[in-house]
Amino acid sequence: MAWTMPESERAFHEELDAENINPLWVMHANPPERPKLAPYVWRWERMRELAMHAGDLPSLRGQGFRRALTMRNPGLKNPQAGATKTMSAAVQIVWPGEIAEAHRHTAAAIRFVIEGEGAFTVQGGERFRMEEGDLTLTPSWVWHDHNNPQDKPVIWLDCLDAPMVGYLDAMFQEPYPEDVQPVTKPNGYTNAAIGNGLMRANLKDVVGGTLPITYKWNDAYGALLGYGEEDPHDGVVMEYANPVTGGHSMPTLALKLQRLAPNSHGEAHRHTSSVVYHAAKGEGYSVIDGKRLDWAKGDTFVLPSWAVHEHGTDSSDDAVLFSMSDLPLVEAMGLYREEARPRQEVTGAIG
Ligand code: GTQ
Ligand code: FE2
Repeated sequence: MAWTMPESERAFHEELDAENINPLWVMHANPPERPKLAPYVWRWERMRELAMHAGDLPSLRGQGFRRALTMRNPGLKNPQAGATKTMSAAVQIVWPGEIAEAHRHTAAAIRFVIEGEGAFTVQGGERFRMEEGDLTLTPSWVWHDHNNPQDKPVIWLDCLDAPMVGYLDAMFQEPYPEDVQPVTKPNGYTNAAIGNGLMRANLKDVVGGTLPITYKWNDAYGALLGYGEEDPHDGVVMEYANPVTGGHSMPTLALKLQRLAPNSHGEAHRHTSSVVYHAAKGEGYSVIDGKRLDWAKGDTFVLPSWAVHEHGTDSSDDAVLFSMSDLPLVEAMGLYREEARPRQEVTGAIG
């Protein structure tokens, strides 16, 4: 099928245009250009340097701001873009002695600690103390404030479903009336109420099927070591389970941890979920659409939907990737597809 507009129909087409109507045959003849998500890496060495600078900016001192550096995907050509079309990611530094004021929003968030220990997030009246490698969930609409009473900065990775929530015009946000919310529950209360995911108390205040909980690094990494069965693509991979539903970590985000064995190289595939990866341990590489991306602990990188990819490590030590994807959304829409591919020839590098 090919279509070109005859001069005799021009007046009709101009009428349509003037009335904000796009005829489908014209759109097919001139398909709109969609900005394409780029595979991209934000290196830890540089992000740490920038975060330390941001942590000490005089203009922010004592103001209760979040000192977060948001990663913008350069492929999206939008100054407000997130790391992917559906997810935002940021490196946040909580400076010693500082608080980030309490607020809540409909966007769901997670924090994965990159460096430091002893800062805590108060969520739903409970303190969640965080150490390196720990993951904390901040479900939609739960009050949260951050606090670092230690003498060293704590730096973590934030990830939110904010671009998706914004796209749906469902973003609501409000400040708490005080700087911080009162602590009304003992430390460890919510995690204790889900007894290692095997036993469950009668939970009354579960918001949207997600609890504010912490997954300790030793438990998550230990689970990979304990299970040990290799996926052809992802090494030993497990999802941070939602202990209430048994399903994805959060309604909009799937959070996974994968262990690549020393000197291993996985098979290639592609799928319709986009992923933000964060190197949690060791060093390795990913080949994305034929380009090699070498990564090391602390680096954060983006895998676009439907990009062919394979992971490996040349190290004699294991490597661990933490990842966040929009898989639950894609599945909910019935749009998930996955395809095994042959190993790729490397024709260039990313970053
Ligand atoms: O720490 O509450 O990176 O509300 C973006 C939005 C962090 C937070 C971000 C947020 C937060
Ligand atoms: Fe927040």
